[in-house]
Amino acid sequence: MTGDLFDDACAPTPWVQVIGDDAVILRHFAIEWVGELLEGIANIEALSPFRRQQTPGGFWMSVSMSNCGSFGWISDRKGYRYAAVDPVTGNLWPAMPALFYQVAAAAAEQAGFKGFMPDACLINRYEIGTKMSLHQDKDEQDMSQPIVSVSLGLPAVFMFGGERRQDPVQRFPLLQGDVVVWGGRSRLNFHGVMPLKADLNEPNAQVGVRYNLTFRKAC
Ligand code: MD6
Ligand code: FE
Repeated sequence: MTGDLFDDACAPTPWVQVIGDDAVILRHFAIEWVGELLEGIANIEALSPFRRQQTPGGFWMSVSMSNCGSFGWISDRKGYRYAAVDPVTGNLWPAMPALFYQVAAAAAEQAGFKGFMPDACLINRYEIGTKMSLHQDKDEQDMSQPIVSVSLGLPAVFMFGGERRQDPVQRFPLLQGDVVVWGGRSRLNFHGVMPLKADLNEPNAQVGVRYNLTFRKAC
């Protein structure tokens, strides 16, 4: 990451949208680094391919996942957890590229979480029609640390609820380059992603899928 964060006169202006207590969408925050982030994903995929995972209840998630960093989030009939070894390859997860780490730390700081040092990056790949059901992120050890989530490729509709599953849910579009940062009072809020729509007029349709990077301090 060289130069000023936003030194490209043609880049859209970043702005902050508050979506809850200690939860924001940093609009366009990562737009400058989309190409490099996508390259990073391709390199990671070559070492730890995307795969669908089974839930402890025996369902198959529709979203395909990989990871980079010291730990990866995995799910199977035995439960949800973080693991240093990719169960598909038997190797450690690919290293987290420096740019990934820098973008995540800078976004966290912008959102008021200084000193965020992610050790895990879960990479979700959404094909058209796939979704992420409402869930809480609660497999991390230190709930004082936020989660930073970077959207790439096709747009999606993000669902953001409250601490209880039955709490009302708000919906927000997430576009390529948007970064969600949340922690503090919202850290355990339910959230998910609506089924991904095909939109051939969408400028990012060339990517054909949506990727989401979620950075965590897992251990
Ligand atoms: C997604 N995101 O945007 C799924 N979790 O594809 C998440 O599950 C998520 O965006 C915690 C914090 C931010 C997120
Ligand atoms: Fe989540």
